[in-house]
Amino acid sequence: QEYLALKMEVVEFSPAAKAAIEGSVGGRKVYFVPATLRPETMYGQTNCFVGPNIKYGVFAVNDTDAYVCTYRAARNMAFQGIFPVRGEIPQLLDILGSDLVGTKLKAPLGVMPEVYVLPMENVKDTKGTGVVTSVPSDSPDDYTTTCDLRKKAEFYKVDPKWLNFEPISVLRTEKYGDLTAVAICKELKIQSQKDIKQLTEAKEIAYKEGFYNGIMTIGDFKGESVQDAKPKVRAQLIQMGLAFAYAEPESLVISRSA
Ligand code: ZZB
Repeated sequence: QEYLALKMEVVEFSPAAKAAIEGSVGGRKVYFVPATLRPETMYGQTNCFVGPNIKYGVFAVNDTDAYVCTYRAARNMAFQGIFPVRGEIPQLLDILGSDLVGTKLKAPLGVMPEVYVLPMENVKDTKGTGVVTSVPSDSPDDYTTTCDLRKKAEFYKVDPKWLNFEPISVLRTEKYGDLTAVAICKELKIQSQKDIKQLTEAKEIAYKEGFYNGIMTIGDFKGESVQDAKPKVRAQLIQMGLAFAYAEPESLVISRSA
């Protein structure tokens, strides 16, 4: 599986993350690095998700940069030329997802230039980097989770001001209009992030509709098909230094969940 890892630079750490990280990163810029298959949707990022119970690490890329992701992802990166020494995992520290919530990040290409880190129950520590960038317009999981967090902000320990946004249209399809995920969640009557079965089906539909029938409504490739725009946005992000390729041996993921 070939993902794009987006570089979301930390603007301001949450108080808990600040306490844990201060003094351990040696003045490096710290980036959250969500793995995505949908680079063309990056205009519509509204937040970033971490699993509150997942253990993350901060890893030194070089003297100036560090990445936040799972240890598992860092180990994969160590064999892809992302860290300086092949096979060596340059971990600076450990931190729990719940301590990262409330951190403010830059969102490359985003209509919202800065977004917050929020908790999502369904983040898997066995896939991607364990960090997910959120696009509620086109991802049913993201739309549903942001609705849950708004309804029960206190329970989820989030500040309502971190959720001060609406889904942002990035593409249009004839069947579902400007906000594909919102329309599909309504059609399948999805109530919460606990509706795992319907969410899996919704994700499948949203992927297919967007990819085969989507037309971009924003950005440099506005008016082009999603199929045409996807590799162009991907190349642009890499060329601007805002993302890098991250691959995952698929067989490992399958054997783990089997
Ligand atoms: C932005 C985005 C916008 C995404 C969208 C999807 C959609 P897949 O196909 O199962 O590999 N993701 C990445 N890592 C994780 C994780 N560890 N746990 C949970 N979700 C994760 O799924 C890849 C997609 O799932 C990634 O692409 C990421 O969200 C999320 F409009 O990034 B995506 C219809 C989906 N739309």
